[in-house]
Amino acid sequence: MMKTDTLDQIAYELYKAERDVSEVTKFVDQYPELTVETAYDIQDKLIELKRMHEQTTISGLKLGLTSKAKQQMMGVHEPSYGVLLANMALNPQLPISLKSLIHPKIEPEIAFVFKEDLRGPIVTVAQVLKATDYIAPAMEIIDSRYLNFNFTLPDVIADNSSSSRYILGSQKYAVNEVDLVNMGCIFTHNDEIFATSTAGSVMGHPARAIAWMANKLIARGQHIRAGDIVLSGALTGAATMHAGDSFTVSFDGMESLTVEVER
Ligand code: OOG
Ligand code: MG
Repeated sequence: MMKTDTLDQIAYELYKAERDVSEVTKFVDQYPELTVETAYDIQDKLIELKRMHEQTTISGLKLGLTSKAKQQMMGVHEPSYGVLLANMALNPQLPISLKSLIHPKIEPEIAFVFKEDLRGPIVTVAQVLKATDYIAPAMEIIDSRYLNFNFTLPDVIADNSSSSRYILGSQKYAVNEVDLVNMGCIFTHNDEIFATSTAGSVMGHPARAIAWMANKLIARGQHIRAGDIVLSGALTGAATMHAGDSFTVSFDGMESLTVEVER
């Protein structure tokens, strides 16, 4: 058992690392007893700190490490989740500033926006699809607060699953308008293909990843709410961002989404 004070202190160090655009070393080195459950307690504390100091609200949730591509890239072989805050949303029409970010990477995601709460007792894929208002192409900017993006599963969970910013396409699609298993995804960096994938790379079906998270949340007395934006987890590996870069994600049957980085 770790002391509450220690959990508060870890949450504060992660909050400060983001605020001061500086890195920390992973906590599992110092606290080998850090479990996944305790890491979610730290994440809750971190979100409370961010809500209070940044005067923002929760806009949804994100999954992480839901595809083989991402699991292999990060050396962590189980999914995680984190919270999205309203001040993380970026407008795709405006160039992205990297000024307040440590070592940002960007990755293609599918966003699900909910029209109903998803309470248990057990959430199924069918319930996820029924509760979804619409889906949209999305990108996530991840910016681990850990030195060199080096972490274990509890570390990354405590750090809100590396969440930093997110960008949603403006077109909305019904879940049955696209094939959420076979839909192809092309992720380009400066007009060259960076990676390709299919929607099913996310746990066979992205709604399965969301059902997995919904059940984890219920076990913690939380749930997906009507209005929440939920990111599926990246379909491909993440691309490092540099000044002047442009990134596009194109899904079969959906409008493509492009973002530009400030020069
Ligand atoms: C962890 C977050 C992973 C995703 O979509 O897989 C993630 C990381 O890679 O830093 O957001
Ligand atoms: Mg992601």
